[in-house]
Amino acid sequence: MTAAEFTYPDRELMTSGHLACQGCGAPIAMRHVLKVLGEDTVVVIVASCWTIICGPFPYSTLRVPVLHSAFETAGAAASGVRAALDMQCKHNTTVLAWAGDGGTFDIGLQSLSGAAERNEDIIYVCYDNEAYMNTGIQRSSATPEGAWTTTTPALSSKTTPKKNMVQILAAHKSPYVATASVAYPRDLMEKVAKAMSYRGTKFLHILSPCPPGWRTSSDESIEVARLATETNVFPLYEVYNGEDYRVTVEPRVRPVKDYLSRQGRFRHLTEQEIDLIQRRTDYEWRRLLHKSMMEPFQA
Ligand SMILES: Cc1ncc(C[n+]2csc(CCOP(=O)(O)OP(=O)(O)O)c2C)c(N)n1
Ligand code: SF4
Repeated sequence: MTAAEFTYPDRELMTSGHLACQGCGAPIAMRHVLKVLGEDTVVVIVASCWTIICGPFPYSTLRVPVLHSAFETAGAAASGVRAALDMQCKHNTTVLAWAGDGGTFDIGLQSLSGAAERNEDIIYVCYDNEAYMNTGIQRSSATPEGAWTTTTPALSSKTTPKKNMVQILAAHKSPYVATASVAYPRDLMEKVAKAMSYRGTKFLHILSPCPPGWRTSSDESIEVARLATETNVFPLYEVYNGEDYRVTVEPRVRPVKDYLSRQGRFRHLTEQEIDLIQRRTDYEWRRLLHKSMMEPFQA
């Protein structure tokens, strides 16, 4: 599908009255994803802020069936739902696995890897707010270098860089893997539409701001998410079959300081630490560009 072929769907499968904090990126991510996927979707949500956002049984903010499951099980539970639907010949029903970064990068990695290795026909979305927000802002392996969390306080903030989940999924040779951001809804929705067009395990990594965790005000979320891409901290790209890398949004390159200085979670950083983050960001961007210029393997 080309960008010109994509049309913005009018339908809304998420109702008002959800239980997220003001300015949360997570409901925005779900709203856009479901707009594209449509009614014939089953959503598997694992323990995270989204367990709360969806609402307590018998209420739900989603107009599609939802299976709430345990923290570490998004890949396994979605595989089970896929198998059950296939037994009923409902091969065209989309199974959407939905988990936070803790549920994906950390505790759910094994079941996600299993699903990806078997190439289960599911779409897996990680909405990434860069910490365990639901239980009080603890660091995850998606927390960026230098960020404050309650388990990485300012005096001993996180020393290791963010784990690269896209590369981990690309190493599984998954048919379609992409990053997306709530600040670029059209790019995000085009990627969901592309994911729908492939059989097998598709993985979307969506940057999703969290005002209490990022120490931002609730009206800044989209602007801050956009800065993550404009500074190359969170580039928007896709990987086909683990080999064919394509950057989808050319950034207006700005210094990482523009992104970091907007968030209280980075307020304690020294100039030296910011310089290290800048150099690492530049290096990762160059690596991504190199990959995007390589010809994919031809069998
Ligand atoms: C096995 C297990 N350990 C811990 C918990 C408690 N718990 C529920 S949600 C959560 C954090 C989820 O973090 P993340 O996946 O990043 O999603 P977010 O809350 O940030 O949306 C934790 C630790 C749990 N439900 N199950
Ligand atoms: S704590 Fe953060 S991620 Fe969770 S609902 Fe509130 S804003 Fe969203």
